[in-house]
This record gives sequence, structure tokens and C-alpha cells, in this order.
Amino acid sequence: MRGYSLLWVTALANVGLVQAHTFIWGVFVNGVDQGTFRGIRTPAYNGPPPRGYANSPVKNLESIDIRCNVLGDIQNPYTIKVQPGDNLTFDWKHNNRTLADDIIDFSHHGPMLAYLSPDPPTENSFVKIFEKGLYELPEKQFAPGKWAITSDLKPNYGRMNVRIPNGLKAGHYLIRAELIALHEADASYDKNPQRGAQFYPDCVQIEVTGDGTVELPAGVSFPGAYKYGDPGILHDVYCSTKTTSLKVPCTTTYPIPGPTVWSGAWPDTTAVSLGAVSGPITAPLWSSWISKSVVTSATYIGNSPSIVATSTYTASWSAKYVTPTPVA
Ligand SMILES: [Cu+2]
Repeated sequence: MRGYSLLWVTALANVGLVQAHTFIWGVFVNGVDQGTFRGIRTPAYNGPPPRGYANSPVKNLESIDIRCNVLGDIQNPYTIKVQPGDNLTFDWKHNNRTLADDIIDFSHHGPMLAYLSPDPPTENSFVKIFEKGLYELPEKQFAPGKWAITSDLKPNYGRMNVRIPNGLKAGHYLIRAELIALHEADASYDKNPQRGAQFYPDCVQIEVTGDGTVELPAGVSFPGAYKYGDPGILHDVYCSTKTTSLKVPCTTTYPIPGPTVWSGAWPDTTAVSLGAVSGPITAPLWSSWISKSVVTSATYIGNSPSIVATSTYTASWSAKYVTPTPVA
């Protein structure tokens, strides 16, 4: 047991100082909500106030945080049971779990992706099962075109659909869903840490049941799969029609980072109609952040953080599956 709650992180209405970011608040299985924050390894906010409210992105591609975000090794007490063919809808939200939520800042153009790995992950165990990137080219000069995050996820209330592969063998898995925001990706983080592509990975614990026989092929590792210079990670979203001199190669196409989608994944994902949200639509004012291996947790009175706990933390991934400790 750890002395701080990771489930109850939240964003504050006061977002004037920070940009609006997103993480998964709930998972629907075939349209049925599994409960707010259930089965989801909710990330820390990754920065002290005011950054602490922002769910700051992961930008260091060599960090373990690129796997399942900050605190991504820490299990959720609940695991979502699914069967091959089930349709999962991830409910990405920012401030609250309502249709009025702003999801993510409008500037955050980029792709959305999903990987599947046995739980716990091993070397090269993440297999890509879904991706969507730039799906419509810009009409005007210097325009970004239509991107999965800003033209699909954001207007669709943060809903992202993935399907459990046909015939997948029973067992415990993690789905690593990911958004990559490219508005500062014309620079590379290793050369300019103020800028660079912004990664928002978020992992969901599932247990596949049934008598499927299909095993996942070899995939990629996180960290490891992405490099700073990869096309699609070093990318200028506004460059496709520029004629001025350019810092990075300028293309009208966008190569989505990582491996190709596994042939065993569903070729298409379909939006299913969703039932009611089950569980809270807001979270208590709470934040947690990590600096030099110390986790600090705070509640908020107005805009003032009140620190409730600090503890040392180093990400530690088990080599074997461990049954999560249920909450009392
Ligand atoms: Cu941002």
C-alpha cells in the first residue's frame, strides 16, 4: 500500500495559467461504462502548481514514463473484463466527465494511437492495434489540416474507440492509449527541452476471457519505440504549404510514429452508442507531482495547494503479473 491516492487527481477550473490537457476518465465496453477511473492507471499531474493541474506531457523518450505515463507502474485496483471482438470506448476528459468538457487545447494537433501488451510488459511486447493521424490535408496555407486529436477526438467528446482483437488468447493485458501533440514538434526535445513533441500515454488494465488462441506477435518496447528524430515525432504541423526555409523536412503527409498496425487488429473501429456514465463526473481538487523521486500530493482550497503527503517514488515494474490489491 502507498500512502497517497492516485485515483483522485483532478483539474481545476482555473486553467488560465496552463493549457488544457486530457487523460482517460472512463472506459465503456460495448457502450456500457465500467465506472469513472476504474481499471485506468491515472497519471500524476507531473508538475507542481500551476503546472500540476495540467497533466503535463511526457517528452523524454528515454524515460520509463513514456510507457504508461508518470506513476504508470502503479496498478489500479480494478481490472476491466473483456472478450475478443468487444468494442472499447476510452473517455478522454480534462476537467470533468461531461459533454461540456473541453477535452484538450485546440492547438494540440496530432495522432492518436493504441498498443496492446501482455501485463506486465516485457521486451518488445507492445503491439500497435490502432492509429489515426492526419486524415485531411489543409485547404489553406499554414493551416494544419484535420488531425485525429483536434478534429476527431475533441469534437467527439474525447471518445476513442478500439476493439479487442479477434480470437485473442485469454489473459491479462494493458492497452496503452496515446495522444501525441505536435504543436511544438518542429523542435526536438533532446536539443530544446522547452519544446518538442508531447506524449500523453495512458494505460488501461484488461482481462481477456474466452477460449481464444491468438497470441500477440513481437512488438516494440516503451521506452525504445520512439526516437527524437523519427519522422512523425520531429514534424512541423504547419509546414506543409510553406515556401520559406524550414527547420525540419516538410511533407504533406504525416507518418504516424512507431511500427505498423498489427494485421490481427481490427481494420476499422466503429463508434458504438454509449450508455450513461457510471460514477463521479467530477473529482475532488487534488494534484500529485514528482520531482527528484519525491511524490507530493496536495488538495486545494481555492487556488492554494495544501500539501498532504510526500513520499519517495521510483517506478518499479514487476516482471510477473500481480493481482491488484482491491480497495476496501
Ligand atoms: Cu500541451
